Amino acid sequence: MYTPKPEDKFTFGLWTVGNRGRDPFGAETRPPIDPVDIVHMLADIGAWGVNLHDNDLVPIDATPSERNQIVSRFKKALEETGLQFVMGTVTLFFDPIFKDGAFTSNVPEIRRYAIRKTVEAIDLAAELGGKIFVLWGGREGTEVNASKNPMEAVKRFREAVNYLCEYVIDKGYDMKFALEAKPNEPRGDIFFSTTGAYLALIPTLDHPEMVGVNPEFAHETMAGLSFHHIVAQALEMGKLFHIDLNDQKIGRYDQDLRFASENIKESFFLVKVLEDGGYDGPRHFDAHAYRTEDIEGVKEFAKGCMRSYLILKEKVKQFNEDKEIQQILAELKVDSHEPLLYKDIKPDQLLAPDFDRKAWGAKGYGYERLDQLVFDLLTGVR
Ligand code: GLT
Ligand code: MN
Ligand code: MN
Repeated sequence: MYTPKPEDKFTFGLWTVGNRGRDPFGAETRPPIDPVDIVHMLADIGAWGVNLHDNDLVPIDATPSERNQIVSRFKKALEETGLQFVMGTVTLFFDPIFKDGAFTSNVPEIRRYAIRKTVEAIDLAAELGGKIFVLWGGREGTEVNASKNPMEAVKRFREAVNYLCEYVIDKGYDMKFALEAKPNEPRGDIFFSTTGAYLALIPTLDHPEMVGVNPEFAHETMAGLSFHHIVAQALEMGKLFHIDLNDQKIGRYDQDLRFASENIKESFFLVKVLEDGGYDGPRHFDAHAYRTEDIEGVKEFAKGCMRSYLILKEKVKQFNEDKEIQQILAELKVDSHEPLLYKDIKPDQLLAPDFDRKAWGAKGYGYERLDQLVFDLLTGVR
């Protein structure tokens, strides 16, 4: 019942299961894994697809012939296993050249190098059959506020995304961009700190139809926000092109915990938004195993992400079929929408003659009971 199937569209990045447990205070605790072995491992545990950064697969200094050899070996692993290649992205944060930003760097040569590197990563993603390209501007930000003009940063970032859209159109690639926000880490403050900031940027782009968002549970939670609310908004706007699922304690560094390991209730409502809201894109687990784990622990971590998603999906079904809960929701008119158009209803027609403000203010909503029912359901008591 909780066995992943291809239609669940579960994916992992090479950097997620390949994470070696390094942190700012300690070295790697796990050996590197060959990307080809990661492909086999993901296929074995029932994932549908794999994602990568350019440099997860091809080292930054690889020659063209080394690159082609690495890529063809990787393609062979995909063919052998039937694992899909789903999303590509670009590392614009690791190499020292990006220490003060990539698309928003003050140095025009660095901005151009960042775009050139991204173009090559797009070519790689297209060659592997990917249709989604994520842009996470990890180094686009500041510690020293005097060093950047934040309005110019918006202009530079917009120009970069416009350039990349033109490139994709010019090449005839079937590819869309998904912008991923994060409030801080590795910079003191990162531009476009939340998904809402990107949703506001997109309509100002030259090709807004080619650009959506890639919200991450951990990143919105670091900012203290409700993840499922922003996911719902992106989905409603037709802009949820991709999603990074993981978990996080509020206000901490980016923990990238196993999906649903920390916030069961928020994860439940997230799965509900995705499933009931008709999201049909990949479910990417952008998380990693605890630093204490060896390779067996990494597999348990990855299987756990998928299992927890499927358990919560089952709980959503139970919620939607629960007579008592559904009756309460119907009485509350949770899903009903009564259109209100100015042309049909003028302000003096808005209120019924017997409208009673005080009575509405005094009425109890019964949310205590409703929330307890959700708790009972999630803990298996119901
Ligand atoms: C990095 C980051 C993730 C992003 C990846 C895509 S890189 O691991 O922490 O949230 O999704 O660039
Ligand atoms: Mn992410
Ligand atoms: Mn993260």
